[in-house]
Amino acid sequence: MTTYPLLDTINHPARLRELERRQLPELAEELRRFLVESVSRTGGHLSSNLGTVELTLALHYVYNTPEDRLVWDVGHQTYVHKILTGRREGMSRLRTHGGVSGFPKRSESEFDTFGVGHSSTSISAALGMAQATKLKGEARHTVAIIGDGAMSAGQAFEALNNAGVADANMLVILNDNDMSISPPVGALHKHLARILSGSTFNAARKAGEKMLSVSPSLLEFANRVEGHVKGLLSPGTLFEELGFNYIGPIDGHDLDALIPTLHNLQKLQGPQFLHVITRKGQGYKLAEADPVRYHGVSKFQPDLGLDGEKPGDRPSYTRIFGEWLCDMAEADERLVAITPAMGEGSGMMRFAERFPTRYFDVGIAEQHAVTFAAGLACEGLRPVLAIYSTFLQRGYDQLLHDVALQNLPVVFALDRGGLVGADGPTHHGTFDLSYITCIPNMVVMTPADENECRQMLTTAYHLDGPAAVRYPRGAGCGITPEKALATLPVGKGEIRRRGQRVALLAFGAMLGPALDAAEALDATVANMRFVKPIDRELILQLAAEHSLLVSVEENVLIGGAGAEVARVLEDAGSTARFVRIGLPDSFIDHGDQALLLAEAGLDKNGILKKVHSCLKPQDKQ
Ligand SMILES: Cc1ncc(C[n+]2csc(CCOP(=O)(O)OP(=O)(O)O)c2C)c(N)n1
Repeated sequence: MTTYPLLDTINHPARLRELERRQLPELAEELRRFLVESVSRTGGHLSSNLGTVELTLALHYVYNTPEDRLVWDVGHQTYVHKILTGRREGMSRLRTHGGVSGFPKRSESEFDTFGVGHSSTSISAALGMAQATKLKGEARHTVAIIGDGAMSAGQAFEALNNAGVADANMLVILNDNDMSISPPVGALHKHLARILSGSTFNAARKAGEKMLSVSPSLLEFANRVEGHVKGLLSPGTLFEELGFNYIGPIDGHDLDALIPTLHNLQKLQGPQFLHVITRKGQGYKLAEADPVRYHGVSKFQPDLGLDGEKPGDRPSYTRIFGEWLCDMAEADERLVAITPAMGEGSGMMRFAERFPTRYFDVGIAEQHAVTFAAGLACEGLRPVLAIYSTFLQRGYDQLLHDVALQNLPVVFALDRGGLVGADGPTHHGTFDLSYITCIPNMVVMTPADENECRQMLTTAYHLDGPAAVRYPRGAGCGITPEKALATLPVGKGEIRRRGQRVALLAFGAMLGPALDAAEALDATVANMRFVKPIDRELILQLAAEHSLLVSVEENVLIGGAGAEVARVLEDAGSTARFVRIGLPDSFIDHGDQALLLAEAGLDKNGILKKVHSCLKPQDKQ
C-alpha cells in the first residue's frame, strides 16, 4: 500500500483540479509528510515550504496554471509547487547536479513563470506580465506571492507604487508568517503586527470567516468586504493607500478560507492585495519550535531532527568572521556591524548578543544597507557590512556612488564568494572580483586560509577608505587563526613555493589546489592575497624568472583577478607567456561545490591539465 495514495495520483495541477474540495485536507497532509521525508534526505529549505502547503494547493486548485501565472518571491518556498507540477520524483535529486533546482527556473518547467532566488522581484515581474497580457488583449490571471520578509525590500515597494496606479489586473498575496530567516525587523513588520494584534482583527476574522465560507456572489462579496473587513480594520491600510484593494487577513492554513477567497478575487478587476497568515514550519513540531534553524537544513532524521555542529568540524569562514567581529568590536568601540537580514548566515549572532546597540539588521534591503553604512562612516564610526557576494549585486550603485566615490571607510565582509554549490546560479558569488575591482578607491582581498581572513579583515578595518574581503562558503583549511589582530602589508603577495618554469598565481581559496598541482609540476606558487592593489612587483619578478605564468581564481575570467595580472604585464610591456584559469562566461548550475569546482577546472587536475596544454617543448627540460 502506498503512503501517499492521493498524492500518487497527481502529476499535473489539472488532475488536482478534478479532486473534490473535501479531499484537499488529506492531500495537504500527504504533501506535508512527503516534504519532511524528502527534504530530510536531500537537505534544502524546510520551514517556509511547510508553511505554504495549503496556500500552494489552493492556488493551483483555483487558478488555471500554467495559463494563469503564479510568480513566487525568492522561490525557496516552491517545493509543493514543484511536487504538484510533475516534479515529485525529481525531488529526490533536489539541488544536486543535474537534478531539480531549489528555486523556480523557467527552463525547468512551464509552471515556473519567473526565475528567482534573490528576493522581492515578484511584484515587479507579475506587474510586467499583467501589463503584457493587457497589451496583447489576452485574459489570464497573474498572482505574485511574497513573504513579509521579502516585502521589506525597496523593490517590492517600487513595484507596489507602480502597480497601484497601473490599473493592472493582478493579485499580490502577502504570505505573512511573521518571520524572515530571522525574526523580522522594521516598521512594516510593526504595521503588520499591529493589524494582527488589534481586537479589530479578531472580530474581522470571525466576520470574514462567516462571509467567505458562504461564497457570496461577486457584488455581494465586494460589498461585504467593503462593509465588514475594511471597516473593521484600519480603513486606510498602507496597501490601500498605495492603490490596492486590501483583503484579509485570512488564515493561510484554512482551505475553507483560502479557496472561496481566491475564487472571489478572480472576479475582481484592478490591483488586489490578499493578506494571508501562515506559520513557518507548520505541521512539523521541531520546525515550528525553531523555524530559524529549520529555514535551510542539511540532511537529517525526521524523528530526531537536526544535529548540532559536530565537534571536530572545521570552522567555516563565516565563523572566523563572526569571531573577528567580536574581537575587533572589543578593541574599538567605533565598530558597528550591519546585516541585510542575514545575521545567522553571516555568523553575527554572538556579536548581536554581546553588542546589541552596535548591531543593525536592516531587513532584506541591500541597497539601503550599503548607503546606511556610508552614513555611519560619515559620522566617524567604522561600519562593517557583512553581506553575501551575490546579494551585494543588489547594492552596486550604492557601493560605487555612496561609498567608493566618497572614499568612505566601510568594510565589506563578502561571504559566499565563489561557487556556493546547491543554491546554484542565483547565489554563486562569482562576479564580485570583476564588479568591485573596476571601482576606484576599492581595496579587494581574497584570503587563502582562516588566519589570513582574520588578518585581511583587520587590514581592511584600519584603512581610510573602502575595502572588501571576499571569502568562500564553507570551511577553510583547518588553520586556527592567531588571536592577535594583525594587519598585512597592502598590495603585497607572497611566494609560497619555489619551483621552476611555471609560476602559479593563486587568488584566495585557489591557493590549496595550486599548491597541490605545483608539487606535480615543480612550479612556483604565489599567494597573491590582493586583487587590488595587485602586487605589480611580484608579478613582474615572476614573469622574469619563469617561462609561463598562470593565474588561478574562483571568479569569472572577464574582469577578474587574472585580468588585473594581464593589465600589469601589458602596462609593463612584458612578453611573458600568461594564461588564466577561472570561470567561463556562462552561468553555472547548482550542484556539489567540489564537483562544480572540478568541472570548471579549478582543482589540482584542472590546473595540471591547463598547464600541460600550455607548456611548450622548450619549457620542458
Ligand atoms: C536579495 C536577497 N537578500 C537576501 C536573501 C536571503 N533570503 C532568502 S529567504 C529570506 C527570508 C525571506 O523571508 P520571507 O519573504 O518572509 O519568506 P519566509 O521564508 O518567511 O517564507 C532571505 C533573507 C535573498 N534570497 N535575496
